[in-house]
Amino acid sequence: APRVFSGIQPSGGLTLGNYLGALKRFSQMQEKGTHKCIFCMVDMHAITVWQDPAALTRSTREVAAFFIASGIDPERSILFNQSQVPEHAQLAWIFNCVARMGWMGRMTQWKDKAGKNAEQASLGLFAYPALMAADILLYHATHVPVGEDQKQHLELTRDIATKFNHDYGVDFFPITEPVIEGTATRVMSLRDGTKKMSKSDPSDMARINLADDADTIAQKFRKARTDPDPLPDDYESLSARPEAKNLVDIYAALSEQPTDKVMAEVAGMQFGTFKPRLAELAVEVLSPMSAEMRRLMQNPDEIDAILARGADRARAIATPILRRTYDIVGMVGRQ
Ligand code: AQP
Repeated sequence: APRVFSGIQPSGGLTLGNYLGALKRFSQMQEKGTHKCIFCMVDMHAITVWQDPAALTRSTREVAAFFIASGIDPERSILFNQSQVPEHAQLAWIFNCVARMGWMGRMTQWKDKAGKNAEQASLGLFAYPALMAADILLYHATHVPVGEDQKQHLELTRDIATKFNHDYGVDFFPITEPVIEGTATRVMSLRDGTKKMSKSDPSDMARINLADDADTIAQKFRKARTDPDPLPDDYESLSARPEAKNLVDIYAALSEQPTDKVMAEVAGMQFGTFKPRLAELAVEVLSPMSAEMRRLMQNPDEIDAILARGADRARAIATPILRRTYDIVGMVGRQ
């Protein structure tokens, strides 16, 4: 079966953005049953910026628990953490030698995260997209479900595959397709409708964490920035109102309704009425998931065993692909 790969960084608590842009789509992919799904806690990506070791350990288990709580079956899909499969780092080295400095320098995530202080950023942060290309191509994955923000990195993955194939005169790595579909592929900050909702945003009020309790969720939506006008009856006129559009998109995604149906429901409504409805819906969707995550976290050994077994299954696919890559490059191996 064709393979799907996607990863999430265990760099903190997951947000509603990670759920709607990634996790929710992952379980839909698994349920479709058309692809072998491989999902990874990308701990090696996480440490491109400083992570407290104890927090990294905890987040890795917590993200794994959220995968399972959101419907990923670790038997049908493969669930593991990146550092347990050393072939990711090995292939990434080859890709570091294929990718060009200029390509990396153009990545908006690099520019955003390194900011004006690029001299002080880690080399790993700069090389991040080459490791990401390795994550995907190590399994010859053809489809990658991600949020909008990862589109540029996926284009770079295609560039790396194309250049490798061209330089070595082979047709070895597939040209991967991003899967970015539906509403809320880019969930925005609750404080600023032009910035994406992010787990590393310094303001906790800017995001809904999947682990937030009902009161916190209600409070965050109540305090979410909006304009004073009531909601319109057509979706298009929201384009000039980023905060309002974001809340409507979240509502549509959580209720699994097309946006025009949502507009018919909310037309003329004040935010004072809409926000509590949205909060109620979010709690309805998220609270069973966070309860299940907490239940799983009571037994970290069990999570570790699931990850170890996932890593073995991932390696069984990765090892021959890495060996073949080394052969193509001309690296002598043992017979
Ligand atoms: N706001 C978002 N809307 C939709 N999708 C999102 N994703 C992240 N934020 C949003 C998707 O979640 C997946 C995993 O992301 P990640 O944790 O590996 O890295 P990220 O994109 O850098 O996420 P964050 O939350 O912004 O983390 P930090 O702050 O640590 O960088 C990806 O598929 C991503 O598209």
